[in-house]
Order: sequence, then structure tokens, then C-alpha cells
Amino acid sequence: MAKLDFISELGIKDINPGGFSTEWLGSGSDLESITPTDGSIIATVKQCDSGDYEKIMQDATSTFKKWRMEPAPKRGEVIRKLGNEFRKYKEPLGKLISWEMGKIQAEGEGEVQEMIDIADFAVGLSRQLYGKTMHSERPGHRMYEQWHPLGVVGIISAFNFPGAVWAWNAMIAAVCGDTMVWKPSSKTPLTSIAIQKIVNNVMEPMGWAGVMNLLVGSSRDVGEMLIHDRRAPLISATGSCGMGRKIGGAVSKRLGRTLLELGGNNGIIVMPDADADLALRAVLFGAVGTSGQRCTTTRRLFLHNSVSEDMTDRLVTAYGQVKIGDPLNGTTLMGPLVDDGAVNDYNEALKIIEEQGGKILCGGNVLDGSGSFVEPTIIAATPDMEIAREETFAPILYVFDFDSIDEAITMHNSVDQGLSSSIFTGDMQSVERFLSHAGSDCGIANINIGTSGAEIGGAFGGEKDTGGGREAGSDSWKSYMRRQTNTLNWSDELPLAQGIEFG
Ligand code: UN1
Repeated sequence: MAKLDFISELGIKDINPGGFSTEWLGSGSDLESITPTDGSIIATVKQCDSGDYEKIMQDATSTFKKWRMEPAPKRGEVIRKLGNEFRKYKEPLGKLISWEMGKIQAEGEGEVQEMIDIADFAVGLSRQLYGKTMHSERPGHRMYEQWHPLGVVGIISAFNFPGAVWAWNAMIAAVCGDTMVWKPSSKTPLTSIAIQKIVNNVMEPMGWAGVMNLLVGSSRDVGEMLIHDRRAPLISATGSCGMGRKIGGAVSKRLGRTLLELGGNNGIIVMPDADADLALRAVLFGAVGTSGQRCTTTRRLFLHNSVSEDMTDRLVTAYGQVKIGDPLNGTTLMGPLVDDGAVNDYNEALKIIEEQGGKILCGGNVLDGSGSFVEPTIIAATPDMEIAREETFAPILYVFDFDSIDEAITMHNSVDQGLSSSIFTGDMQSVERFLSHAGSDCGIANINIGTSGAEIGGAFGGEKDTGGGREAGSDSWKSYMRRQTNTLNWSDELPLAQGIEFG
């Protein structure tokens, strides 16, 4: 079977379609990896049980004691090797991502590129973990701050970016001197195993097995253990707002730290002067790309009344031309949803949309045959539609009209989520209005670019129910370290701060 070529290239052996993997040795129950392209079982893997969890956590904890003492630029060297290894496997790993979760191959390979990019970023960062120096108010004193490794980081990632979101966390945490335990989505176990094999091939010969650890298992069992474990001072979790609320509650109860990157309900505002061609392409990629299953997916479109009819017509035409099918076929633009559960959610949402007065302008159907395929859908929406306030992880785009930019921004900011946003305009005042303190309330605000497809160099995350965490670039690394303020007295006196005389 030609499709298996890339599996063997990745070195995952003993995996047959519908077959059984003996290679991944958890001791718990079986987990099936199912491709949404035709609903068939790709592989069955053994999940970790509580005994496996304990072993993995102990490895990560003891390795931390050594890894933290390795100079950061040397840790960077290890990540450089890992990044180079990802480069070698860009195509087969990208294909496996496509096959296991359904995004098209170009996006699957784009995801691996994101893993490579963050590795490169982390290598540079390994020489730039800067702390500040301050001027002490006391004579003969010096003050500075330094950043120390934090410990074992728990990484919980979602099916939609089964490699990149792990890499954002893992590459940065590693150069910061942390070790980690990664619980991937149970919908993409094979991708995580393939990645872990690449990691092991690099890390084991260097004596650094135990820095990056994989924990395939259910949220109910090993996921619960991880979030409650005081040996993990930071839990970085990506997923729905509901999941984040649960994890946030559990971790804050033990006064641990969380880095949460949760749901989005991302909007694009199109002003009268916008370049309509650009806007159209951005909406298409944002709303249809990854079958609407990115946290940055464009879910709401705000069209100025003067352009609304024309833009909507053009979008409906463009949606009609979207080729839906096998994500590994080069001409496909939209693959399946991740599984039949997601198809049910799509159907449920459409029912509610109609009950709440939404009008389906195009799409709205599940495709016949095997696989979890649906049509990308455009809805003429009204601001009072409650369903449009929720993140339905499917290619459903709500279109709203507006008269003034103030009205558009108010509608845009009225939802609970606050991840990504954009405006299409050439008008300087609209740009500044959108980027002002009274503008977009999201963690990401773009001009003449869609809501999805962020580069790794920026800090990635959002406000409100999106959880407030920032991953990837900029100074997100600070979340993975502990800050220490140091005051050194090199004088012969002991002056107290604030001029206090004592005794
Ligand atoms: C996600 O969906 O959780 O900006 C991450 C983007 C990608 C990452 C999405 N670079 O769309």
C-alpha cells in the first residue's frame, strides 16, 4: 500500500492498516488511530497506564537535575540537531499528519516547517536568555535578575496541530533547561510516536533520553495524573475553553503554573476601501483551511454594507470551487474533519443555526461515502445568534453586516474568546482605530492578513477565555523559567532598603 511508504520512512515498524503495533510499549489498554479519510484503522497502540506514568515522570524529574546544569548554548546545540532531523522528515511526517488527522499535505508539511522554525528560533534563544540589571538604592550594592530552569513541563496538545504546538513548547522548554512530559491528543497517537522516535534518535546517542518524554494515554487516566502532579510546576495546555477551565482549576489548586492556549472565535473586518481580492483569499484560507479546525480559524466575517453583497457572492462562488477529498491528493483544498464526532458537532451546530434564524448561503451538508467529509459552509448571521458566540470546530463561517467601524469592533469584541483578529483596509485611521486600546481585544491583531497562519517569531495566544498564555516566539520563553532577583552587598555596611534604621 503506497500510503504506508511514509510510515516506514519514519521508522515506525510493525504497524499495518488495521494491524497492531508492538513497538510502542505502554502497558495499558489499546488505542486505535483512525484516519478520517476513510474511517479505517491505521494502527493500534498501547496506551500508558499509571505505572508507565510514574516511570516517565521519574525519568523526566531525574534528567532535569542534569539537563539544567548543561549550559544553555549546549542545550541549543542539541536542539539544532533535532531541528535538522525534522528537516529530513518534513515530507513523510507532513504526510502522516495529513493521514492521521485530515489536513491537506501542504498544511501537514507546513506544520513540520513550523517545528523546524521554532527549533531554529530556540537555538538562537539559547544564547539570549537575558536577565536585567538594576541600580540598587543602597551604596556598594548590585541588583540583577536571572532566569533559572523551572522543572518538568507538562505539555498537553490538541489533534489539530499534533506536531507544531508540541514543538513550540518543547523546543523552548528544552533550551530553557526544562525536561518535559507530553500528553498528545488521543486522536493523533501515531504522529506523536513518529515525532518521539525522531527525538529519541537524536537525544539517546547524546545521553539525553529523558529530556523529552511521550505519554500516550487518556485524559481521564494519565492526563489527570499529570495536571495534579506537583512534580510538574508548569502545565502548558492547548485545547478547548472547557478543557482549559478544568486544567486551570486543577493546577491552580496546587498553586502550579499554567500556560493556556484555548479556543478562538476569530473575526475579519472588511472595510469599504479593502482590497477585495486579498480579503477574499484570506477569508478562504482562514475559514476553509484545516477544515475550520485551527484555533485561529476565521469563524466570523464582518462586511461593511457597501461591500457586503459583492463579497458574499464572490465567497459563495469560491466555496463552490473548493475541492474536498483525500488530503494526500495534491489538488485537494479541504480534507475531512478529524472524526465522526466532529461531523456530529457540525450537524448539531447547523440545526441550532437554523433554529436561531441563520441562513445557509452555501454548504451545510455531510458528504456521502466513507470518511468524515463535510461541506464548507457560509451563514448569513445576525448579532443576536448565540451559536455564533461558540467555537464550533468545523468550517462554518458566520457573515455579519455593519455600517461603522465602531459597530464592527463592538460586535467583534462581544464574544468570550480573544485569540486572533484582522481588518482589511488601506485607511490609516481604520488601521489605528483597530489597533488602539479601544480596538481589537485579541492576542493577535492583523492588518490585511487573515486570522490564521501566524509566524513562530511572535508570541502566540489570546485573552479572555482563550486563557492568556503565550507560546512560541518573542519573550514567551519566560513562562518556562523561574525568575530570581539577586541583591549583592559588596560594601562593609548593612544599609536597609527604604532607609530603615533598625537597632
Ligand atoms: C492552533 O490552531 O492551535 O497561526 C495553532 C496558525 C498556526 C498555529 C495554529 N501557526 O494558524
